[in-house]
Amino acid sequence: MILRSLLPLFSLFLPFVWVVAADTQPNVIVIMADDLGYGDVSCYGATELSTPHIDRLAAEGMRFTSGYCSASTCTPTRYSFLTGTYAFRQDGTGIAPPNSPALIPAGTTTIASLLKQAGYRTAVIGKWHLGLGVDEPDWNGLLKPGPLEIGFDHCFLLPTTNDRVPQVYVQDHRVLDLDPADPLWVGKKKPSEDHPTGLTHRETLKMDWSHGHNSTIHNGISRIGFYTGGNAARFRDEDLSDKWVEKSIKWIEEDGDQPFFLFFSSHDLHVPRMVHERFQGATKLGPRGDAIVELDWCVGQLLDALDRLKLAENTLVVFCSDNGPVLDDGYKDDAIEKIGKHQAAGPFQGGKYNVFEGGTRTPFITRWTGHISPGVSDEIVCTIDLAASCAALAGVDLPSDGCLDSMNVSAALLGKDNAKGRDHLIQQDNGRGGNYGFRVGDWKLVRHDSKKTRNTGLRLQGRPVNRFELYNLAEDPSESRTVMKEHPGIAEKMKQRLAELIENGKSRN
Ligand code: NG6
Ligand code: CA
Repeated sequence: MILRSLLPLFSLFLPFVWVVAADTQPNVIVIMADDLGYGDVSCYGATELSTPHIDRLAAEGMRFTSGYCSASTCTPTRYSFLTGTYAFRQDGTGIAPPNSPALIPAGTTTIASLLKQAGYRTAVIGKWHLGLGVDEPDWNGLLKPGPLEIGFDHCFLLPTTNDRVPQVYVQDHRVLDLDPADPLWVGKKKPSEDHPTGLTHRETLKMDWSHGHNSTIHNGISRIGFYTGGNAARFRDEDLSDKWVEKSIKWIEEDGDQPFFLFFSSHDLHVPRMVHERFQGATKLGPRGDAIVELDWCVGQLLDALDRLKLAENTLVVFCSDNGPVLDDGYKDDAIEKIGKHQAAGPFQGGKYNVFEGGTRTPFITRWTGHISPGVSDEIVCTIDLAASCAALAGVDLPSDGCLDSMNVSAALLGKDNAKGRDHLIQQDNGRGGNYGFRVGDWKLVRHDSKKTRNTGLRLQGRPVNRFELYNLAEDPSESRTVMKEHPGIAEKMKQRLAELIENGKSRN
């Protein structure tokens, strides 16, 4: 009793504000897939392949039909998922290059720092793609700041994305297994005249490139950017998923006392789609389909581990994606040729790189055995909300100057009766100054500030777009007919509200 009354006093002297734990602080695992579309898994309608483990998660939990990531490329979605603030508010949050410095400054409030403050141990295992270091990563020294400076106790990373150099793991602050006698150099320019590249040694490649991706070759695959050295540290693309699973389960097993937060950041199904040999040919869709099966296997391994450790009833598992689907993303891997009847974006228009629904509306599943009654929810929820929602579940308050766009939709995530999700959501494509989607209820406004659209093999992409378009998603989920002319008043109101939300610098109260 005395101790409890003194606690507030003690907390004045602690670097973090202590918060009395909520009744049940669940462990949290966020499994984020890479480039996985709404229609890419069987519980969301895929018929050409099967994803039994992701389907199991959906059958035992809540499957959202309006679950989103905030951007249609990786870096801004990951930025906003971690910080709870829309990436378009911050310069330099578009797709990060190999030598990008850390995009989230040390000390920023994140989902990880909030949960750490609530007493959790925290880790990120898998793809990072949010930069490391001050001006650029010090590949041979301390890679700092990075995840450990924004609330993670531990990280085991693929530093960028695997079509970019270098192919090494970063464990906490250092490149793992780096031999100082063979330093790692990473750069934008060819390091020597005779440096083999995807252009000069194209006939040696085990997976050919289709656009970009023709610089340094590693493991028979040419990449974006150049590197030399660090040979002992280099991994094989085929082994990434096994490694993430191995490291994650080991980390979960480490300590049973504290609750934990694990960000399991898969690289499947990003290019190069070079899955483990045992998954090659698993589907008739080629490497893109095989990568979905590999992702599904990872989910199964994590779920099995939770069962074995008797943690399913203490653990909220969230499954989501970082952006919608793309078929040809720079390698000749038959993604277009073998697509057949498969609808990667489900019923939606567009995919990766644009602000149509296919770009950001993705599979989104929550499971917490004994706490979520299995079902389907049409509430609007987004990866950006996980910071505020998990903070609420863990019993910690958001600071007024952090997580500026993260809504506490925890009741909706847990499928509580009549619980509401968001009433509005801003979608973006790639970093600041791009294009926006704005969903309010069933209305969707599309605002194109930038004329760039890319043709990535999905239907109707690359078509001319108007500066503004308005859709009624209830009647026209595939955004095929703009109704600007029929509803000028609604369009005008939504234009204004979107402009205000961008201008205001925050969208939560
Ligand atoms: C693009 C790359 C693409 C992919 C993407 C990032 C080319 C031609 N295209 O610039 O292959 O790497 O960036 O994807 O280089 S993301 O999912 O990490 O955002
Ligand atoms: Ca991605």
